[in-house]
Amino acid sequence: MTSATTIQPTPHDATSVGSRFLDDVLRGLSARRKTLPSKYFYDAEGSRLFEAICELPEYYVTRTETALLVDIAPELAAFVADGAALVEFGSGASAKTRLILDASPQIHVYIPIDISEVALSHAAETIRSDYRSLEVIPLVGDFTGVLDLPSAVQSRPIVGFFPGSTIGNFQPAEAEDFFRRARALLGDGALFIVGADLAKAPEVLLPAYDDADGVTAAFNRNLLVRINRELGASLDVDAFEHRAVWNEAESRIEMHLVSSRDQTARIGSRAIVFIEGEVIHTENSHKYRPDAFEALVERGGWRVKTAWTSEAPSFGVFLLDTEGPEGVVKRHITDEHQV
Ligand code: AVJ
Repeated sequence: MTSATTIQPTPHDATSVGSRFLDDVLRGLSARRKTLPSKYFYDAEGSRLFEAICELPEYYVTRTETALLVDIAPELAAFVADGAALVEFGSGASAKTRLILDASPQIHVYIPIDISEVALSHAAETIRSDYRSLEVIPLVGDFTGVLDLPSAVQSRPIVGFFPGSTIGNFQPAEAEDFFRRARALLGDGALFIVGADLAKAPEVLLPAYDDADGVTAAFNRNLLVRINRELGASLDVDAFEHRAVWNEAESRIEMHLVSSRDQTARIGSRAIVFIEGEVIHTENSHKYRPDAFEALVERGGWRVKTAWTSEAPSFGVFLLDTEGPEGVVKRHITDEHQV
């Protein structure tokens, strides 16, 4: 219990974080079309399951991007100025970060940004011990909310790094907003290396999100396991089926959990009713056409300087810079519907 003298909960207060999760879950499950935010997949078990997904034969995304980065790392390195700072969005310390650092020893500072303090300090420690002359400055925070880089790097050349097609989890309007905020954070003259999965045949996409071993199904259902554990809810996890859907109009894979019967679950003080066949929409994973991706980054204030595309299954790595028209000039307002 909070003592009477502790008036303001900090953002790291377990109660405020927990009630934020509860608020988000109740808001999503109260909507006419039920949704849950995909950012909550990544508890310890969800992160473990995601690592397992990356090893699956059907999930081409990680292996394809990694192979492409191996091929192009020397070309990317040619654009990176001496003494540069690499700013990574997401926890990093992955094989992909190392590919960039190994090819570009002129990078002198590494700034991983992550919402999870635990993941971040682990990432920072492993990179520090393997790259002794690299200065590592972790930043805890929601990477869409970080406003300033540490003053120590403000005079350095800045290179952003956002691999993994994590951008694809955002709705188009959110992705545009992300690019505009990243533009403000990284500043004029920055480069930005972004990995984005490309549109391809549903015959390739669907198995990647509905694998034969059921690992992705377990990853999807783990969100319900987490809600039960952390929020004391009573969802019957086994009464929800995993489903992956290709939404051609929105050019995205959607993950759903489908209620296999009429049921009622208690979450917090609420009773949530599901009818048989009712859907919880848990994730979007946008798959871009290269011209559509270029238009998106331009609305966010960036320009595609160079784009590399892998052999099939196609994946894109885009090198962005801040030359060219301001994003606001090309911006158009779309009437997006939240899922
Ligand atoms: C980590 C968001 C890139 O969308 O492919 C994998 C997450 N979801 N299998 C993706 C995910 C289902 C993944 N990202």
